[in-house]
Amino acid sequence: MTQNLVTSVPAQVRAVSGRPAAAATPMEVWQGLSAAVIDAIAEDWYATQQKYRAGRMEHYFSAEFLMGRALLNNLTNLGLVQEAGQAVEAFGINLTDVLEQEPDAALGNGGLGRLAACFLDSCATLDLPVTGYGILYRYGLFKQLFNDGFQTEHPDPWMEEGYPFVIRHEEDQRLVRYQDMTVRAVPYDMPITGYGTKNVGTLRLWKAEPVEEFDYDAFNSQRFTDAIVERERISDISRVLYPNDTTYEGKVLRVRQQYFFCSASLQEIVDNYVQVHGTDLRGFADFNAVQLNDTHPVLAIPELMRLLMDVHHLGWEEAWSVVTRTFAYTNHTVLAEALETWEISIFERLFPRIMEIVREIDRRFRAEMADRGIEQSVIDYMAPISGDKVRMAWIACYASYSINGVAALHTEIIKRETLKDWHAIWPERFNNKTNGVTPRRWLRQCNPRLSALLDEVTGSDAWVKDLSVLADYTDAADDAVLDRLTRVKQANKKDFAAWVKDREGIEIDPEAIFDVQIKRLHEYKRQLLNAIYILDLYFRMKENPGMEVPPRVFIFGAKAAPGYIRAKGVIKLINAVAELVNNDPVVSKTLKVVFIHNYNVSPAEHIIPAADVSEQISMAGKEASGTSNMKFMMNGALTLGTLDGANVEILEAVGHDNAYIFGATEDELPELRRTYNPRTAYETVPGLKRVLDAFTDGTLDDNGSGWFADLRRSLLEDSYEPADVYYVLGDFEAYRSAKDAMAADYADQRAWARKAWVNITRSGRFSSDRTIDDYAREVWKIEPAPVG
Ligand code: KOT
Repeated sequence: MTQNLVTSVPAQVRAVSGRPAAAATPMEVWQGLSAAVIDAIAEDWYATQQKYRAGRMEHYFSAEFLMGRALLNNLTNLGLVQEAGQAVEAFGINLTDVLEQEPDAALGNGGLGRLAACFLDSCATLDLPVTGYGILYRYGLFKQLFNDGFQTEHPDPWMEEGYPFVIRHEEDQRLVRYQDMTVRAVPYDMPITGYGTKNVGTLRLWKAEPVEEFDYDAFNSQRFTDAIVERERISDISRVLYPNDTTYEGKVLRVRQQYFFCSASLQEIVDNYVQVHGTDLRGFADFNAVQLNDTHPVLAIPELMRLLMDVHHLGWEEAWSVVTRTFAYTNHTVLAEALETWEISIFERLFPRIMEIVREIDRRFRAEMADRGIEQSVIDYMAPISGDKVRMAWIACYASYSINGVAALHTEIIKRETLKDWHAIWPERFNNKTNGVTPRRWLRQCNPRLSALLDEVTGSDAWVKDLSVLADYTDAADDAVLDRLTRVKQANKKDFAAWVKDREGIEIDPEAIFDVQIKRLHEYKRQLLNAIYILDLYFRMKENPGMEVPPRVFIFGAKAAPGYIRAKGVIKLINAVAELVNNDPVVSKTLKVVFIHNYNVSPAEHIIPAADVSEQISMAGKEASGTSNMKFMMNGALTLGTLDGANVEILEAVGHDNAYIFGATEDELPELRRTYNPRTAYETVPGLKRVLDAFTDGTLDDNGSGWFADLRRSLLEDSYEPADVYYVLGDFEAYRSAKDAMAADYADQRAWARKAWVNITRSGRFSSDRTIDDYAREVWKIEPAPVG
């Protein structure tokens, strides 16, 4: 570290603002402090890059990195929080207000993108030679507002005011060629600091720009507007993140994006290999591995074939041998609607050479399978090309040396169902890597009070780098510690109540149970089940005014894909339920419903430390892993959940006494479904009829959209899909019992705190450090490479 922040920040602030430091706005102080952080890490960052490129490296390819804010994360990792506080004091402003200036880098939709961000944090902390590669979207995930309770979407130009945490590297630009255009890919690097290490990793994000600054010929002729339009067409490639989570949309611009960052990244990786190891590319896989974050970067497979054959003159077999030792593929979902397939005609039009290579992969695949004696119908199903479509997941499975799921149950399901034919042929390729989350952002930073308690109980901050040490302290909590834990949660809830009042204008009682469901809005995640419970509770209280109900606040945060009307209907429904409950003079004394608008990484950092109950209620078998379940657990919230995704492993870690598990299991569901009739549930389960009728009898207002009637129909009537595909009414009674019981248990604060403590101290295996250590040793075969 060259300089102290107290001395370096004023100069930086003057440089970015062009004014005396005393005249700077809070935004300019943020800019200046951020620039000072970059200055402080520059030497170590460069040294880390030099060290990594000499040895074996892993490259994490992902269309999404949901980074959130960077400044506090970097200050925490570098141990500079206090110093930064002093540095900004001189400007008469406190650090919290400075930090609030920062926009979220929301270059991702949800779990998949946030996982990539946690992984980079762990790789840096563990000194692992890993680089992330993605796209510098000009617009991140849309900003969500509510208008009459309806979601509206607005652009998120997150870098427009200047963003010091990405650095343009003009000198490393590459050309990406499509049949109809050639594009300049310019990399912007984001430093990834680790906790308590000098190593600084890199996230390299590519921006698309026109090759020529301007086409002067066109400009000087009558084709002025054509020239402008063409430039925009090129910049379009990195303009916007597609807002779909776990659904697929076959948009041409999207496939252009995918090829764009795969090609630019691979060109660079291959060039680096040549510089360091020479021109014999046959050794490429000895020094490079590429992890494909779902199928979005699968075009990297034919693109590496192209580079090896057309540029570096390897034969097909040699190139294929390199490729099949380079790529590893992570599957994140079993939902059929998420499987990417592209029309051959699109590939043909955008990159005929890539299509030619895909055809050859397909031809050889078919021949190889026939040699193995595989049945023709199975070959046709598994082949990379079928009909007029290219199947990205099948290419990934054929070309990858490793195929992994993201939680134990999910991996079993892909082996048994989704990818069963591949598993039958190549069982050794399949492995599980249960997801994890970084304890730096999701505990150390967002929950300073709990962090201080953990430091005290364990005697050091060693848990920040090795969360598994907490397991030794499960039984160490005497009543004094448990009462401290209760007070920590209380204080966090008070802070959160103030935040909610300020942000949403709703008053909530910090003594109430904070029951939270935050995640993308999707039918399989069953926010509707939660809403139905709340409405039912409301009616029970109206019917029986003497009923003992502990005070509760039901908190939601969720964005719906803009084209997913039914999901938007659920948002409108929850807002209508909130309206009903919060405005009832009697019920609102006990219950409140809060829908946090524009849910994102930063709001999550306020919500999670204040949560008592973690809602993880997807239909069993559908949520591949979930990761908010892990963040809640680390922060002492108890899981109310189905046996789905990583909930299964959370239950294993804490035991039945310390989690509330309900509902049909994945292996029971097929049998249950055979005779399931949601109409019967509607008619026989006490309360259900009343709730579902309230959707349409005027109790709740959908402003004439007809959306509530559609939701009711989706649960009760067969149409193009069977009624209640996600078993909402089937699981309702079990959910209600578990949730009622949980609320009653909350009364014994000591016993509740003990359960929370068990959750916190057993959360070690859900640190992304554990996940990344597993990838590094079992898949990537890389070693830590500490600098200095
Ligand atoms: C799929 C296609 C497009 C965009 C996103 C996806 C996607 C997201 N697929 N799975 N996810 C989530 O990934 C998380 C991280 O592994 C999981 O925890 C979560 O269960 C998935 O739904």
